[in-house]
Amino acid sequence: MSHPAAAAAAAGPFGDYVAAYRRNGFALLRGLFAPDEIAAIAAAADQVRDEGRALGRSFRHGNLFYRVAAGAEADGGPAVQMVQWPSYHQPALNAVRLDRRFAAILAPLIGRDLKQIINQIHWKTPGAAGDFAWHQDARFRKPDHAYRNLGAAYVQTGLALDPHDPESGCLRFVPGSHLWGSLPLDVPDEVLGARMRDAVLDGVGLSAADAVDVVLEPGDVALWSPFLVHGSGTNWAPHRRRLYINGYVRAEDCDRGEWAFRDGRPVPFGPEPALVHYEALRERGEPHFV
Ligand SMILES: O=C(O)CCC(=O)C(=O)O
Repeated sequence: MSHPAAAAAAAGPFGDYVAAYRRNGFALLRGLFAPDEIAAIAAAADQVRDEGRALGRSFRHGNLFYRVAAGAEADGGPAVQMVQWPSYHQPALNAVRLDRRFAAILAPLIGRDLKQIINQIHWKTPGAAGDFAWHQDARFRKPDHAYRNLGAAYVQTGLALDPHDPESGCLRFVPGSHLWGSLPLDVPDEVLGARMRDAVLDGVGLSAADAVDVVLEPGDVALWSPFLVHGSGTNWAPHRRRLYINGYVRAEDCDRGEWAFRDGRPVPFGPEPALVHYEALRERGEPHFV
């Protein structure tokens, strides 16, 4: 290992996660957030979920988006499956995305000037449809000219707020699949709510037999490449499975997104939201049901 930052990372508490990331397309960092911090973050996530349930159906205000499935909870109420960009109005969640620990672990991978293109929470209600079909995140980074050098410049992070294991519908990764670049996976338009079909992997020469379960305790963080093939199944555990996802990019390689860190230091939101993936942000940024 030659890069000094990578050497420093290897000497740190997470071992040589940089080499693991490059080799496998992912790395798991244990205990990045402490239990008391996770309790506070989980409470903030629940506040956002309550907002989504009160709305009752999918709703957008600029980049902030609640994806709500009517009647999908066990009690017949609306299931909040995902909220994008809760950080615009939820300070505790905003503090997590700008936490310097993220800057520190990302620096050896993508540098110290970072924008953010993903800020979202996924909830999996026990037994309800919240699966994610096999996919590569790279597929969603459009338009191509705005998202450059995907393999080298982007890292997705997932912070577990609950036990994240096969029973609760954890992520499954296909190690090394990031090295294959963009794959012609037969993926539905919406991966959320669609099951993993292993034949999709066979179709590109991969195999579900090689996939690994991403087992995380609350406070652990997974990092993964935009080309890593991954998906996740149904939550059959008696508890919800909440995952807080923040996706970062080397600033010079992306025209979209909110600034997150400049020279490793947090950058607060500006007065106007930045264009991320909601293309009608400027024309229809006002609150509306979807
Ligand atoms: O929350 C999950 O289980 C899946 C997340 C995922 O696949 C993604 O964000 O790309």
